[in-house]
Amino acid sequence: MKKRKLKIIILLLSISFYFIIYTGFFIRNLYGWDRNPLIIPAGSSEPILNGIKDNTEDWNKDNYCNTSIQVSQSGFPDVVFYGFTKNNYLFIMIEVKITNPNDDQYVRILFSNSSSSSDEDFIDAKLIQNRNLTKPENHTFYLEDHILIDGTYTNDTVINFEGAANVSGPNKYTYYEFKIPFSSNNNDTINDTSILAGGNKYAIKIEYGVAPIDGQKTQFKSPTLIIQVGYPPVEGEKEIKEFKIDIELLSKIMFIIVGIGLGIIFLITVRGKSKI
Ligand SMILES: [Ca+2]
Ligand SMILES: [Ca+2]
Repeated sequence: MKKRKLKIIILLLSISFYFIIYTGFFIRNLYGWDRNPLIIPAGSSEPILNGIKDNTEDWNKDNYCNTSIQVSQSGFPDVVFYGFTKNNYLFIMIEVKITNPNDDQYVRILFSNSSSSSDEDFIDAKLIQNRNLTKPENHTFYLEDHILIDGTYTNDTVINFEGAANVSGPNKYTYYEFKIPFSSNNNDTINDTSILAGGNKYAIKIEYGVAPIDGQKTQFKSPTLIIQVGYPPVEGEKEIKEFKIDIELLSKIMFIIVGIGLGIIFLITVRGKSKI
């Protein structure tokens, strides 16, 4: 009988551990964008590049042009990606949901020239770097346009985009606004982005980090987001690929399952001892 109970305990312990490991693995794999691919529609007007998500701007009008990272992991903050096109430009806004941002934080968007998400295909990168972000009187930022050469991002000879960043809104989040021109296919160091409209798909990644002038740099990359650019909005597409999962609820369910398993083990052990 003792052997049988021991087997049951081992079995239940195994099931509990399996659930713990499986839950961790499952939740890790859920780390991603809640809409992917994301259709980037045509907007109605150009936004003002000032790091403010103004109520009149298309960031607010088209609720189908954004997607967000659901959970923070490994230092990457919760962010929302917004995008639309207007006048042969791709407009992107990154909302970084940190209420106490770092003075020297930055956001960089990495662009692949296709939907390929291999590291070597993200040949273009556009960066907005903050300085004194939380000090309005001294706040500055600067732009850098990068190209990937032999695995290293180096500065382009010309900055081929416009942008701005600031802390704004009731939550004091940081907003990064990018204005990126569509271009023809070329891979030189002046204009290495080949983003075209017409329903083309591109892989991008958002990089967030802190880069003090003198100090250690930290950087975190988002999972790949596939954007489909200049796709005409069609009625009903707002629901496309929308997939929200309640991580908290899932964690609670798994916690309860593991708890029940351990409870049964405890009962078997106590009952076993009481019979001795
Ligand atoms: Ca704005
Ligand atoms: Ca570039």
